[in-house]
Amino acid sequence: MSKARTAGENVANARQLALVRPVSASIGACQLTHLSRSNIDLARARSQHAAYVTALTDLGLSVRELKALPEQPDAVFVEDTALVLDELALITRPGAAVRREECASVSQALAEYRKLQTIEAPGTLDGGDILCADKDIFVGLSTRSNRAGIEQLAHWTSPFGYRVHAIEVKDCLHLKSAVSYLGDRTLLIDPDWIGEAAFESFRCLQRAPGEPGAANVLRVASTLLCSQSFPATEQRLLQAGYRVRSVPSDELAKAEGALTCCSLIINMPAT
Ligand code: CIR
Repeated sequence: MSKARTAGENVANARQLALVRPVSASIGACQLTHLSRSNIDLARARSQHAAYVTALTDLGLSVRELKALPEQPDAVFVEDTALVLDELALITRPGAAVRREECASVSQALAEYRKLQTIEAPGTLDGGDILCADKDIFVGLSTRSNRAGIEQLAHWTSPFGYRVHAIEVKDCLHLKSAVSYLGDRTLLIDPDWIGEAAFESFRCLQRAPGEPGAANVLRVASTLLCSQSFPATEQRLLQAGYRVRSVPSDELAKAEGALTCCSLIINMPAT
């Protein structure tokens, strides 16, 4: 259930741009790692994606839609193709080789906003494994992201003062399947998928019991975008004092996609 927002609450956020991409007709042939394949209702997936885009807009973001890639089943999950920082954008080399074709159009779009660097072979890196918390960048060592990719990420970001920490991810697809940054040195974590030990200087909130996947939330300005599939975690966040907006996402979740995966957010310079 969406929590109503009053107009103007996210005015301070008006200078952020979200890159998104339409859901491909071929999404049923998506990559799957921890889930079994189930039928994805394309119309429903598209309507959930539209609700996501509406939420981003309502929360004050500008949205730019990248061209559709109908032959690329996972193209809607743009997060995996790049890391966008204020100082540069890093085009990734997704761990699933079939997803690498998604990067060209993202690279072309991001070149309008940032100086670009690129992860090169043998490095692999998925954006879903990259958790930015101020100057700390936690990166999942997963089935998709390897040490060479993480070393390249550190090479390009450390000159700007970022500290890169590799964290092993075993039981879920990406690091951000298991943990999200809520701002103010606070993380939302999935205790079944990741330990708190790696985040010692952070306060950790846990997702509610029985809601695996609920730790992936997207902070937009001062609001957390959450999935309607996880009402108990939503309640926890509300009780902890967060503003929450929730959207339906269960159809996209059948493709192992969550909320952060569907956008790349760019801080735009003030005019
Ligand atoms: C994949 O396995 O690559 C896609 N089916 C799901 C990617 C989800 N991306 C993300 O969590 N950042």
